[in-house]
Amino acid sequence: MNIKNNLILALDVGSESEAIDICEKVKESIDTIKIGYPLALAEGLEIIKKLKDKFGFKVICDFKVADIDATNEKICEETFKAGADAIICHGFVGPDSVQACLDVANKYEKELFLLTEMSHPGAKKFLQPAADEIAKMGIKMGITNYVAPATRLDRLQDIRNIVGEDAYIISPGVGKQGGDGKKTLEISNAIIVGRSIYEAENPKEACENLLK
Ligand code: 3DU
Repeated sequence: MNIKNNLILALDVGSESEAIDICEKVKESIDTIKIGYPLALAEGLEIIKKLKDKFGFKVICDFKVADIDATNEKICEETFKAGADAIICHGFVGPDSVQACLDVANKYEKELFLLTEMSHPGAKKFLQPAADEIAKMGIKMGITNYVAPATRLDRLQDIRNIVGEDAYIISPGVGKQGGDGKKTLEISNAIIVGRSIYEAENPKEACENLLK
């Protein structure tokens, strides 16, 4: 995926009007947004097409898909039908569940991101011990896109070492969660930033400062 300024906006706001307001303010710096449950549950999946049509953005749906294969397939179908360019799935559910997501992404000629280790402190308890194996599974399955944490650069590097330089890694955790954008981009291909932009008094300036 080609992401302008290697910066993805995590648009976790609660309404279409807030979403449009933020997008208007940052549209010069950003061409890719990540939509998760907050906005999708508030406004429905139609919000994907609305924002794509209005701003020409690429939309990554962060639905952290983590069910059995049959259900994952249905979730991915609905998401790509609604216009998503990519979907994020969890890896801890194992290869059959992930393969179902990959098959649907391939069918729509869209992209799948495999979530390895999350960025919050609680991820150390269950997910971190499994993350290297999740990344190895992804490589074995031919997955080229990964999500790995900006909050633990040593772990981000470990995951980079496993998936290799050709893999595309996007990293949440910059700003509010404590991660440093510049250092993260020495390892990752793009950073995901939410609250530091959309909660800022001046989101446009917040974006520009990040890019500096
Ligand atoms: O902390 P921020 O407000 O910059 O938002 C980070 C976004 O990335 C947010 O949508 C969150 O749900 C998502 N995310 C993580 O923060 C950590 C992960 O491991 C995966 C996704």
